[in-house]
Amino acid sequence: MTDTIAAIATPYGSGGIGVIRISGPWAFDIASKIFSRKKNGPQEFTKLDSHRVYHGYIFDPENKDILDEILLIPMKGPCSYTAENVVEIQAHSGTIVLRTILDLILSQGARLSEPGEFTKRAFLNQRIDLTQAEAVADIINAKSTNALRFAASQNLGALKNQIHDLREKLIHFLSLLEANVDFPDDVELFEPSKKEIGMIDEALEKCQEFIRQHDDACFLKDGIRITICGAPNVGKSSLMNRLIEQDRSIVTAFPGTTRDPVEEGLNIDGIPFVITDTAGIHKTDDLVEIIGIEKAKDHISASDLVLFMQEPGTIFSDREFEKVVPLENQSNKKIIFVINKIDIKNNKLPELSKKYEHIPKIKISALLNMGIKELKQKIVTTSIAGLDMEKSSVIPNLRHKKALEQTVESLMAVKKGLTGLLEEETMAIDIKNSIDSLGTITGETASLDILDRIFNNFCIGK
Ligand SMILES: Nc1nc2c(ncn2[C@@H]2O[C@H](COP(=O)(O)OP(=O)(O)OP(=O)(O)O)[C@@H](O)[C@H]2O)c(=O)[nH]1
Ligand SMILES: [Mg+2]
Repeated sequence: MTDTIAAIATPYGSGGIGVIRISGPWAFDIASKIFSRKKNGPQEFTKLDSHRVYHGYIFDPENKDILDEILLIPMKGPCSYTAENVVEIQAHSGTIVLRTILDLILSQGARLSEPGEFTKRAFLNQRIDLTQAEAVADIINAKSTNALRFAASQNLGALKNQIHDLREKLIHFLSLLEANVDFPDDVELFEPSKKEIGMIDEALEKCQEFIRQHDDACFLKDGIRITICGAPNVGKSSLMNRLIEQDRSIVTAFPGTTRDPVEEGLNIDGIPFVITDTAGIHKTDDLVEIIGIEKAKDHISASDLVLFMQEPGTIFSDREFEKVVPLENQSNKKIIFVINKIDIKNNKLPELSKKYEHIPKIKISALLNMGIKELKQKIVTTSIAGLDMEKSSVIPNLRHKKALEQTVESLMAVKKGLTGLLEEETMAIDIKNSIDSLGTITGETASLDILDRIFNNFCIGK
């Protein structure tokens, strides 16, 4: 039998309402020992009916002191978050009041919950699968409306249902195959029908599509990485501050002001970005600047989108540009040329090489806030070019992607078997492996180690 856990479910600090959650077989008994519907103290235990909102008071059973006026919501399992008996107490939100109520609950026999333990119980009690549990954390950590949309869709079971269907089909295929392996004399030689062969192809295609979806759209969850780079003093830090609408990076008239990369979150049209201002790249003997330039180069190479800044009047040389964004690095990232300071040198634009004519160019004045709106729009269209946002109702995470890659590997081996190159026993092992890999996504075959890694990243009370 499981024990009863409790935790403060709302953030630390002052606020309108703070919620304490209790879950487990003794949740109702514990709550009724410290709850009174009457102001002048408890006369007897309150009998709690499920799914009702009770107004009343928390009191200390030792000295009968009233501690707070609260709302209490008992939810009998399995119709609750954890599928166990749950009581939620809505108290006033202050660190001391919530902590005191929690201590009372613990003194009545509950245990302080581990991080994510409520959601873990919902998973272990099969109310949700692992993808839905992960989506709870994604909803809490969503950095943009799009990230929230994907997480909510996953929380409703979008990924779970598709993986479940795939797995069921593979289990059916395995049953046909195993019948042949176990009773080779009773069953005719295993000859998969066109439909069954097609099913393996379909499963393969579906897994590959999910992997593509991860590669194309995972940055919508974590943020598209933008690096602002270019020569010293072109206005990189001024642009950074304009984009994030804060005075974050130091701006001076002296070249070589920025040394350490300065990173900040940014949200444009519901899409999350992580933008970094870097040291101006040029030839220098200054040791600190050299280190800053190295760090700038690392950021450029790790970014999805590079804003390469220039001033009007500079001669654009391919070599200079390729020193900042090396050729081997250009294929996996998007680039925008940003021409700054058009307020003073508007008629002398940089001379651009024909080789880089296809790269979009935006003229701005970071100082006078000119062209910033257009630049933001260009950042969005360049970043999500070719991505079908409607189609991607869920974005598999990296853990899912790895499991899908294992599934693809096993299904490829099954395909080889279907062309007569492998024994049925070997094929059965491969198909079992593919079923197991899919099971780690939904949690059916996930090891304790995987579960710990997922739930330890949750906050206490969730
Ligand atoms: N006229 C004009 N001046 C600008 C503009 N943007 C930036 N500046 C000025 O250019 C100087 C350098 O600006 P920063 O933003 O510090 O340039 P940076 O590229 O970050 O420079 P480093 O960090 O030294 O590489 C400052 O004096 C800014 O006020 C602009 O659009 N027009
Ligand atoms: Mg700077």
